Amino acid sequence: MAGNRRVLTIQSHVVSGYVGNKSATFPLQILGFEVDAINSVQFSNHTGYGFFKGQILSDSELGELMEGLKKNKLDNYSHLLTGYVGSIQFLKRIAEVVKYLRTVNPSLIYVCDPVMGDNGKMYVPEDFLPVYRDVIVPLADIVTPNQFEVEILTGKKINNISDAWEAVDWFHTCGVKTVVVSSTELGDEKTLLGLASSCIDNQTVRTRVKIPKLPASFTGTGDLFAALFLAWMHITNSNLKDSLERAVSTMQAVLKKTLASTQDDGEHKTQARLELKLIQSKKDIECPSITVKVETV
Ligand code: ATP
Ligand code: PLP
Ligand code: PXL
Repeated sequence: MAGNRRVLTIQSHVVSGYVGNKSATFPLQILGFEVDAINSVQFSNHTGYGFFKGQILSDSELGELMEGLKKNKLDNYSHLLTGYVGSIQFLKRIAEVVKYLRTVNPSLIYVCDPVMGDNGKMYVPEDFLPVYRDVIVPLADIVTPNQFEVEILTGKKINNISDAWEAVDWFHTCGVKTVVVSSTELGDEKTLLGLASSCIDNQTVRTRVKIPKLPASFTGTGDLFAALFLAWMHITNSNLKDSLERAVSTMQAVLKKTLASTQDDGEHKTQARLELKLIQSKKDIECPSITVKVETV
């Protein structure tokens, strides 16, 4: 039997700060999930600081960890969550992990953030693109790409909302049930427009959300968002509108708390050092007040 809420999350670990698994684990645990974390890297801090030191897990080391779990029958997961991946071999090994975990639990939900770049620039090598497009995305149940990632995966620039929905449909055609583009440039000066679509049992639901823009650039928000969305989709039995509303409202609460903290302690807070105030947001994660409304379209 698959444990009802058991997530394997394969993401970065940072000693100090909150990105990758450090951003995803605490919220998932608070929302009632057993969280098994494989750290794809262990760095002192995120790479936005300019200086960092640490270790990278190789694809064969990932294989060894999976072998240990398998030998002890500890590999029955309800969900797999992956984010930033640093090497193409590691990415290809993740595809093997998804297929293997589905032999243990055929109803495993794979939530994939296909992290490749942002704002028109790739920060992984170009050869990641065909692997995400042709191998990884077709294995996913839920994807959370940003606008740039949608554009490179589909090979088409998004200039307006109908381009965006057409791009989202490309993912459904690949077999992805739920697509969330958590922020696009289709909003205005004050808002980010988020879009989500789910196509489950031939029923399509489309939603959009105007997210109030906060005046800072944060790190680890994509990772936190994906974890929250995974949790709420499970808890609400795949209710897209409610899940997006709770995930986005939680993000607003965490980010507001994060910004407010910089005003408190001034000096060292350059943007690279603006770490999410995750622990301080425990109540907002557990029981979010809905401050941002999602529309069904
Ligand atoms: P990916 O992880 O695929 O790169 P992404 O780049 O779209 O995703 P973010 O831009 O980090 O991810 O956004 C994730 C969520 O974080 C958004 O839906 C929004 O709720 C919140 N968010 C991030 N930055 C801001 C901001 N400056 N103001 C308000 N909300 C923000
Ligand atoms: N740059 C590097 C080197 C990264 O490792 C990551 C990780 O995802 C990012 C940028 C992206 O950060 P974000 O998901 O907050 O856009
Ligand atoms: O997803 C954010 C992230 C993950 N992992 C590492 C990072 C970052 C953002 O900078 O440096 C190692």
